[in-house]
Amino acid sequence: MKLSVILPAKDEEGLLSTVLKDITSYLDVARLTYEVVVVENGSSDNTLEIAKACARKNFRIKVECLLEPAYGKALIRGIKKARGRYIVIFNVDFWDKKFIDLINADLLGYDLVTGSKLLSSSKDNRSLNRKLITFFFNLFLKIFFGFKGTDTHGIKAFRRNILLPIINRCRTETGIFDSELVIRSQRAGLDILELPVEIIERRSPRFSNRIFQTPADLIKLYAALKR
Ligand SMILES: Nc1nc2c(ncn2[C@@H]2O[C@H](COP(=O)(O)OP(=O)(O)O)[C@@H](O)[C@H]2O)c(=O)[nH]1
Ligand SMILES: [Mg+2]
Repeated sequence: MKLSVILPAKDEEGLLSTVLKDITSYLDVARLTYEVVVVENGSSDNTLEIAKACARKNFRIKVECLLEPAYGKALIRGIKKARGRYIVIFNVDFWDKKFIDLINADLLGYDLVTGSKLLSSSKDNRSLNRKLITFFFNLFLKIFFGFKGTDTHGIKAFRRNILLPIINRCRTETGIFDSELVIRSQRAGLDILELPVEIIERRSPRFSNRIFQTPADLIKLYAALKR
């Protein structure tokens, strides 16, 4: 199999079936062998049932379910279950077909390609509050962790065999997992490309207490990267 798309999902009953249809329709046209792995955990709505119903209709859709809500844990489970040579991580409220096109172009030779909201040609249509958090969060990563890119959170495409050993070393399991993965990849000397994305929030964010969660996550990241 060429590509596994990982879709973490928590409380996404409003968008999930439409987004799965959109993504699989595009993948069918892109003519590559693929699977879409929905990893659900901690939902208080019908996300899991909807994911399972979609999987019954399309054998290329697979569903994984974990008991506790944890974004990083969900991604790790999805990546470990995935069978594709390439992995693309999308969000239910945000995906971009250019990352699927990149798979047919062998990721332009890179190991990891990330979507950045902070490049000059990116378009970030989220609220000012969200934009400021993203800006200061990434500034912090640069100053304290030596991060050389502009953004760690969100869409990613990579070669599974190259990233797996790095994922096995990751210690965080929350929303900060994305940052640990990218910083560890950078430190391991992988070839990383950032591409601009245009982000339009299709619903309000789910990490509701983000402003309180972010400092705690940064402490977890510091502890994880010190080892
Ligand atoms: N499996 C799982 N998915 C999650 C969790 N929290 C968020 N997600 C998913 O991760 C993606 C990004 O979440 P979102 O709330 O949009 O956060 P944002 O990236 O800050 O905009 C969406 O597909 C969510 O459904 C979680 O605890 N578990
Ligand atoms: Mg979002």
